[in-house]
Amino acid sequence: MSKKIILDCDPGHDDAVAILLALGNPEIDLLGVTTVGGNQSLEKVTYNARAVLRKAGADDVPVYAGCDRPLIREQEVAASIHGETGLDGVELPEPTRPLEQEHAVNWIIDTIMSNEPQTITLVPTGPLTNIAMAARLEPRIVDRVKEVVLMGGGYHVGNWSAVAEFNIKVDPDAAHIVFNEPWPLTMVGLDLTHQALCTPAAQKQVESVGTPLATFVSGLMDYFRKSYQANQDFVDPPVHDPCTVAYLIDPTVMTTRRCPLDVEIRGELTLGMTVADLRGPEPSEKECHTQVAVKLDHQKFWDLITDAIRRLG
Ligand SMILES: [Ca+2]
Repeated sequence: MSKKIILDCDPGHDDAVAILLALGNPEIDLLGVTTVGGNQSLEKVTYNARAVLRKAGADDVPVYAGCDRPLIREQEVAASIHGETGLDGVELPEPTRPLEQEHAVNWIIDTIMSNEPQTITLVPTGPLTNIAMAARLEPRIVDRVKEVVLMGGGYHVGNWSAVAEFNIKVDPDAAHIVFNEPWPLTMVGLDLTHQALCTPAAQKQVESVGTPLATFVSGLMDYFRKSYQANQDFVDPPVHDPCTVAYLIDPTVMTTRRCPLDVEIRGELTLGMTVADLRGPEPSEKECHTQVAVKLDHQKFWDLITDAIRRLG
């Protein structure tokens, strides 16, 4: 049986790959894509999500726009990484399916409440504004969601400050809400995603599919590589967001460590830091609802992405 997911994202080069992986793998049933202001403005990332779905020929997947700014703080976008459009470096097709009228937060709630309990997985790959809003607006969703598998944070490193990752740093208050709800939560943070490098070999493997979609993904990676070389001192770009979907398809693509997690919302130097308590023996699932992703199987990850692009044709 395939896993029903809601992908809450801010495309974004790596979000685009996450969308394609979710669409192209038979283990995943992508119920809908919701968008949140993050890498770029809500308007831009929502257009991008729709355009990526069009590119993949997935007009059956609805897109709902969500919150356009963080709960409390001023909006901060990642133009230095993703460009002015949020998906710089590739030609996007004109979306054909209209944007849904319902607000993403309402749709997330309606979908979770109208499906059987423990059947919907939330996959946030942007700031956690929509998810926090949904949990506050309808607290019953917390018990009904199967699990939350998110890209964000890191237990040893940051990328938007010395200790904070972008998605968490730009809306730490939302992240604080989401991390502290008692649902099962897996943090796929920078410790893991910095292993998901698009090496020249990985990119060649994607290109070998030989379709326009494969060329499109390779174009995304070319731009992403230049951004990361110019701004983050990387040789190859880390393709963060699809790691979440890969974990849901095949948990053996990574190892995880269970540990208490929280988000710093008051620190002067540490705002948005995800604090993992890794002391002592690993707690049981019953004792602790949160875990962090630790080690990636790089080849398995790129095989999943390649396979999905091939299936999408
Ligand atoms: Ca993202």
